Amino acid sequence: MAATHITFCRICEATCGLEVDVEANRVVDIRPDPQHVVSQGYACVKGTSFASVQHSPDRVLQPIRRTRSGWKPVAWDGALRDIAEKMRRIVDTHGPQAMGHFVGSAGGANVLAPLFRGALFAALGSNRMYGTGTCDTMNKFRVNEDMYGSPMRLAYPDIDRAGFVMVLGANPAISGTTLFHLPGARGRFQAVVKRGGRAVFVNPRRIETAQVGEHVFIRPDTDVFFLAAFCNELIRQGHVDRTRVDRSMTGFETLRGAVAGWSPERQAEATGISAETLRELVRSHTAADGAALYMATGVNQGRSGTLCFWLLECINAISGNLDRRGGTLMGEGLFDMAKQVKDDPQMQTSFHRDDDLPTVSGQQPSGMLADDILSGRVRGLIVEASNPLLACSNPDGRLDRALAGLDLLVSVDLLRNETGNLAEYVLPAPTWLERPEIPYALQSFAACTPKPYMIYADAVVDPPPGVRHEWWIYTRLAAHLGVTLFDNRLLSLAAKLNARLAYSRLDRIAVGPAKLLDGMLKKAGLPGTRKFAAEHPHGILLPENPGGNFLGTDRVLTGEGKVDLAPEPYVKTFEDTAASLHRREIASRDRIKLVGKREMRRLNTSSANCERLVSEATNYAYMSVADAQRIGVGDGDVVEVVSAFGRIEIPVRVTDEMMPRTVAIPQCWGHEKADGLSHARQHPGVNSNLLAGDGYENIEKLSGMSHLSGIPVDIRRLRGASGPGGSDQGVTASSQ
Ligand SMILES: Nc1nc2c(c(=O)[nH]1)N[C@H]1C(S)=C(S)[C@@H](COP(=O)(O)OP(=O)(O)OC[C@H]3O[C@@H](n4cnc5c(=O)[nH]c(N)nc54)[C@H](O)[C@@H]3O)O[C@H]1N2
Ligand SMILES: Nc1nc2c(c(=O)[nH]1)N[C@H]1C(S)=C(S)[C@@H](COP(=O)(O)OP(=O)(O)OC[C@H]3O[C@@H](n4cnc5c(=O)[nH]c(N)nc54)[C@H](O)[C@@H]3O)O[C@H]1N2
Ligand code: SF4
Ligand SMILES: [Mo]
Repeated sequence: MAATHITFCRICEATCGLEVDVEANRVVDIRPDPQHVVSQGYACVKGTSFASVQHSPDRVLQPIRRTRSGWKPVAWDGALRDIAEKMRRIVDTHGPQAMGHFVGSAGGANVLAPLFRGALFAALGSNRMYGTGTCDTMNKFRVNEDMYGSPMRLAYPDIDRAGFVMVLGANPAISGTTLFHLPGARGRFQAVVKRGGRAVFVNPRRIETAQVGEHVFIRPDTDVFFLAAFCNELIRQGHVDRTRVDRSMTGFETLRGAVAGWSPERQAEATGISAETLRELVRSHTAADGAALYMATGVNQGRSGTLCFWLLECINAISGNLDRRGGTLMGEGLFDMAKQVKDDPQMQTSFHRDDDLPTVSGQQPSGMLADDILSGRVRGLIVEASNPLLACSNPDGRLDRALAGLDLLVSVDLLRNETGNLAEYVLPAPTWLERPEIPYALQSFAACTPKPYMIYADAVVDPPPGVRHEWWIYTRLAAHLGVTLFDNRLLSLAAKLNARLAYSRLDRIAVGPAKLLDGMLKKAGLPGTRKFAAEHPHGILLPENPGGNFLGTDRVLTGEGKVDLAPEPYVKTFEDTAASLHRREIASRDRIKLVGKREMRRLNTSSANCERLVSEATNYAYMSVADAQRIGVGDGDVVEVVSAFGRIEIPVRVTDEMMPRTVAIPQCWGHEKADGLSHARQHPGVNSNLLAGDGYENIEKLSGMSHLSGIPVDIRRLRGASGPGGSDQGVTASSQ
C-alpha cells in the first residue's frame, strides 16, 4: 500500500506543493497538492516527473573515483581523507585562494548546505567561491546593496494588485520567476489584465507568457537605452513623486542628469521600440493605480545588467511605486536576512581579486573560472549541484580544458554529469525528496512573494544508504583538514562530533537537519518542525506585506538611511559607456544576436537525463521567417552558427515568434560526452554556450555577470533537413 506524503518541489523557485505516493521507499506517483496554501494545486511537469530522476539507474549511489581503468566505487572515509589531503597540499603550496568551490542553482534550494560549505572555506581562508549566480542574477544583488544597503533587500512586484506590470527579459509562464516566488505565474499575469490592467512583456521573442498580455519586441541587449529613455520621459512628463523622493531618496538630480540625453527617439534607433510606443507605455504606467517593472535573466545576462536593474529600480522608486501596494514591495522573511548579511564582509561587494572585477555577495565571476585555473590561481575546485561545463560560457571548449587540468576536481551531485566526468571524485548527495526542508533560502529569508507563507516538509523517502548530505560532507572534510568551523572551537567540535555520530550506529542522537530547522522555525515564532508536519503540512499563510514598511524606516540600510538613486559607479559607467554602446549597436544592427530559451520540460542541464521529460534528440535554433528566407533555410535544415568565440551546428525551426535578426537557442544542451547520463547522451543536442565568450572582456564589470545573452553571431546554411553531410553553400546572414 502506498503512503501519501505532502511535500513541496525544490526544482525552481515556485516551490509548488506536491503529494507524493511512496511504496517501500520508492516514489510511485507525484501530483500537485491542491491544498498547498499558495500553489493550490498548481505544479508543472518537471515536479511531477521527478520520480524518474529520483530512481534513475544513473544515480551515483556511493562515492566514485576516476582511475585509469574507469570509475571505481570507493569508501566515504578513504575518499574524504584523500580529498582533504589534496586540499591541504594545494593550500600549503599555493595558498588558500588556490582552493575554490562552485555552486549551482540547486545549491540555493538547500537551506543547510551553504552554512557548512561557507564555514569550511572560511576556515580554510579561501573566499574563492564561484557559482551560476554570475550567470543569472548577481547584478541585482549588487544594485540592492548600493541602492538599499544590503544585497538581500529585494523588492518584488505586487502583482496581485498592480494596474500596470512590465516584464523585461523573463518568461514566467515557462520559467516561474527568479528572486520572486510565484507558482502558477501565468494566471497571476492574466488576472492583471482581467481586472483592467496591463501586463506588457518586452522581449526579443513573443514568449508564451505574452499570450495573456501584450508583447513588445526589443533588440537583445539594448534594454539599457529603453530604460534610460523610459526614466527620462517619466521625469520629463512630470510624473515624479517629489514628496517621496525628497523625503526618502538621494541622488535624484544626478539620476535626472544621467538620463537626460536619452530621448524616446534615440533609444528607438537601438532597441527597435518606437518612440511613440515608449511614450504611450510611460503614459499608461503613470495613469495606472500601481505600476511595477520587473526584469530577469534575459536582461541580467547582457552587457549592462547592473545598469539596467539600477534604472528599473529607479523607475519604480521615483514614480512613487516602491514600497506601495500595487507597486513593488520590500520582502520580509523569517529573519531580517538583509540586516544580518549587511555587515558580513563576505557578502559585501569587494575587489580583492587581482583584476578589478568584483566579488558580489561572495561570488566571483564564473566567467573568469577558466582564466583563473589556466593562470594557476585556482588548483582545486569542489563543484556542488552544478554543471558549469554546459551552463557557463565555454568558448570553444576552453572550460573543459581548464577543468581537466586541475590538481583536484570534486563533484557533489546526484549524477555524474559532464563536469563530474572530468572530476577525480563524484560524491553522491541526496535529492530534495530525501531532505527535510523549508523553502528556498531566499524565500524563507526575503519572502518576495505576493502570498508570504511558510512550510516545512520531512524527507519523503530515505536516501540510499551510500549517499550523504552536503552538510555532512563539508563537516567531515573540515575534521580531516583539522580546521575550525564557524570561528568557534566549541561549535566546531560539536559540529564535527555530530557529523561523526550521523550515519553511525548512534545516528539517532545526532542533530540532523530537521532539528536545526526546528530551531530556526521556533526562533521565528512559528511552530516547530514536528507540529508543522503534523498540523500544517500544506503550509501556513503569513501576514501579507502591507507596503509602507520600508521607506523612511530603519530597513533602508544605506549610510544615510535613504534610497540611493545614483550610486557613483553606476552613473560613471553609464556616462562612460552608454553612448559608445549605442553607436556600436546602430553600426551592427544588421547582425543576428543570439538569445537563450528555457523550455517547460527542461531545467537548465539537470533534467536532460529524465526520460519522462526529454524525448527530442536535439534543441533547435529558432529564427524568424524573414531571417530564414534571407539565409535560405527551412525547418529542420542544419545551420552553422558562428560567434567571435566558437562555432556550432544545429537544426533550425522557423517561427513568427522571433524578432528578425535574432536567434533563440535553448541553452544547457550538448550532452554528447555525458557517459554518466545514459538518456541525455542519447538526446544530446548542442551546447550554445560554446558561442559565449569568457574572460575579462566578456564580463560585466559592475557585478561579474557573464555575457550570455545578445551575442552577435553569423548563420549559414550547411545542409538540408534530410541530407546528412550535404554541403550546399548558403549565404552569410550578417552580410545581407
Ligand atoms: N522550465 C524551466 N524553468 C526554469 C529554468 C529552466 O531551465 N527551465 N531555470 C530556472 C532558473 S535557474 C532561472 S534563473 C529562472 C530564469 O527565469 P527567466 O529569467 O524568466 O528565464 P527565461 O525563461 O530564460 O527568460 C529570459 C527571457 O529573456 C529574453 N531575452 C533574452 N535577451 C533579452 C534582452 O536582451 N532583453 C530582453 N528584454 N529580453 C531578453 C528571452 O527571450 C527570454 O524569454 O528560471 C528557472 N525556471
Ligand atoms: N546561454 C545561457 N546559459 C545559461 C543560462 C541562460 O539563460 N543562457 N542560464 C544560466 C542560469 S540562470 C543558471 S542557474 C545555470 C544553471 O546551471 P547549474 O546551476 O549548473 O544548474 P543545473 O544544470 O540545473 O544543475 C546542475 C547539477 O545539479 C545537480 N543537482 C540537482 N539537485 C541537486 C541536489 O539537491 N544536490 C546536489 N548536490 N546536486 C543536485 C543535478 O544533478 C545537475 O547535475 O545555467 C546558466 N546558463
Ligand atoms: S513550477 Fe517549479 S517548483 Fe513548481 S512543480 Fe514546476 S519545477 Fe517544481
Ligand atoms: Mo538560474
